[in-house]
Amino acid sequence: MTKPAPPQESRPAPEKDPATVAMGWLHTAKFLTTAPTLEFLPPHDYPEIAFVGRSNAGKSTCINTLTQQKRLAFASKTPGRTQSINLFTLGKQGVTDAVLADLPGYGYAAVPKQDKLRWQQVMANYLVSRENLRGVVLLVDPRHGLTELDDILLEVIRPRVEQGLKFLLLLTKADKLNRSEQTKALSIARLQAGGGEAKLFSALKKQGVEDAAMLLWQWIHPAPETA
Ligand SMILES: Nc1nc2c(ncn2[C@@H]2O[C@H](COP(=O)(O)OP(=O)(O)O)[C@@H](O)[C@H]2O)c(=O)[nH]1
Ligand SMILES: [Mg+2]
Repeated sequence: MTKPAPPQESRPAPEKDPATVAMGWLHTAKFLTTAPTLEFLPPHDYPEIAFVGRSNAGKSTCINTLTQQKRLAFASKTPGRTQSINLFTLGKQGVTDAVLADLPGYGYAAVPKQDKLRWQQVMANYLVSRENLRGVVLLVDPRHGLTELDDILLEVIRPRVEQGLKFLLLLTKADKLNRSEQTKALSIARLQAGGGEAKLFSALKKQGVEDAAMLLWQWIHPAPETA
């Protein structure tokens, strides 16, 4: 005698694994707007995740890799060109639930000093005052480590991290380091990240992509607190 099939309702719903969910979510990224300065940034009601880092750290490549879109953020061999703030929406089924902010890269040597100072100010203002800022991803090329400007930025956001702002120190171009260099860079970065996290990332080798994606997903969709 053959057993009757269990009723449909009793079967568990097929669950996608967390990496697939997070990558699918990031793939929904759409250009929202660009702003030349902070005053022109439109306010919105969604939690925002900012990508910041020294010029040439691999920020555009990282955003393109995470969103699986080749030219969402303009990646260039000529550093120091992106001098505006670009916003992208995220959300499945066309329902926005978060915004990514691509902030201008800093520290490019050929930029006049006045412009550098101006942009330092813009960054600091943004990081201190942006109301719905949920998290910050600081991209660092581990071959150079934290630069002076990265340190300044860390100092600026530290009080907010202590108050719950999410923070990820992402070590880019990990493919340029061997195994032991990666391990060493990661342990240093973990100390520097303070209350935040540190991870290795390579767009070239697709290393750490899903890990970073899942973390960003969790920032925006935190699990309900268990008592
Ligand atoms: N080997 C390697 N090179 C990378 C990686 N990510 C970015 N790059 C290179 O680093 C340079 C700067 O990248 P870009 O994304 O434009 O940096 P941004 O100025 O921070 O936006 C480019 O030549 C990229 O091809 C990576 O994961 N591995
Ligand atoms: Mg760029």
